[in-house]
Amino acid sequence: MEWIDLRSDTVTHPTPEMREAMAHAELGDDVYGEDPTVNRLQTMAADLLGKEAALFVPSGTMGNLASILAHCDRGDEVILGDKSHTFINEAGGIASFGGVHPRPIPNQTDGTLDLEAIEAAIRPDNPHYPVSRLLALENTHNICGGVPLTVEYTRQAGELARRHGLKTHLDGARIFNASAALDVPVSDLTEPVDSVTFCLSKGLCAPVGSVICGDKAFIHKVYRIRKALGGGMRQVGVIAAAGIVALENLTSRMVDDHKRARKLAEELRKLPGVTLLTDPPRTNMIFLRLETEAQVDPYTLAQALSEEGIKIRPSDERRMRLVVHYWIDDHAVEKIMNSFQRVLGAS
Ligand code: TLP
Repeated sequence: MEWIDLRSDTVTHPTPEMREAMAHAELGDDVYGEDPTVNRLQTMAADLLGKEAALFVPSGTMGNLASILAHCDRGDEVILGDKSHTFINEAGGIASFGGVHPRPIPNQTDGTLDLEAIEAAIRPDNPHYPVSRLLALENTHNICGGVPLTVEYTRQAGELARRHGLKTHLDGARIFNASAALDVPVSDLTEPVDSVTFCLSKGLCAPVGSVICGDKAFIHKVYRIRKALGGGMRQVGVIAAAGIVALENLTSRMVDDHKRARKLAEELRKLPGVTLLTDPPRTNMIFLRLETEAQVDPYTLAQALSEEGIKIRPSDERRMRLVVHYWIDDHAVEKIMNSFQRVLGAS
């Protein structure tokens, strides 16, 4: 059976063009900085995001961890959202590996952190407190509904941090979705921050990999940290080659995923007991709740859909997230709709 997998955009497989590029990639030892394919990817990424330099890392999680460790010493504090991926979904790595103290403040429904709340969380110089060193943002914001943070907001937050002597790191795992949704160049969204991590292996379809971008001194520091974390990957041009195809050809197609997510959401909204939590979806993620009048809970729904070749992952006993990506075409959208209608008793 060919699965339709809505659990995440992390499930995307490389495109045929990527497989071709991977098979013929020119290679070298990247720990010596000698892999021409990796070097090309890093130069492309830095140029695209408007930063001096870039570093290829195995995952978004390592990208955020290495960046935060580069900005902060042990005992320093990072201000971040209480629904951020780094705070919730990165196994507490910044604390366990870096001794970095997380200072979560509430994410607002639009994924932002209230500017006054950021300012209030910045510690005065007092030996009782950790030193506030870093502000961390996320764009698009995953748990808040895949919502994009605007250029204006990012500028304001970055300026506020700078005024208080803090650096800003952006978890831009899906920054190309944000750029497409807001119709702004990706570099406008990254200009206000000191460092940014973006993922090649989500909507951009590469099988593995993320890239950290920042100034040369920062990337030099991150290079050593990546080695310490075991992220030096040798002849890794075989996967960087897919990243090059992604940056050359796939960034502009995020709008297709967003359109399909909206189309799917429009139909799902009509089903009995379905409430969309971000309505309409802003990017490629649909968050929905099954109310008590729905005939099934998300776990039963997931089981029934899997029998029809569709994978979903419930978030809890009421809610779920559906993620549209490269391998969900118009035909799949139709099939998903029909299956939802059948299981939820609408037809
Ligand atoms: N997110 C995954 C899960 O870990 C939840 C997903 O399915 O959405 N930042 C953000 C905003 C992310 O959503 C993710 C992955 C990461 C970082 C981590 O990327 P990887 O999986 O490459 O470590």
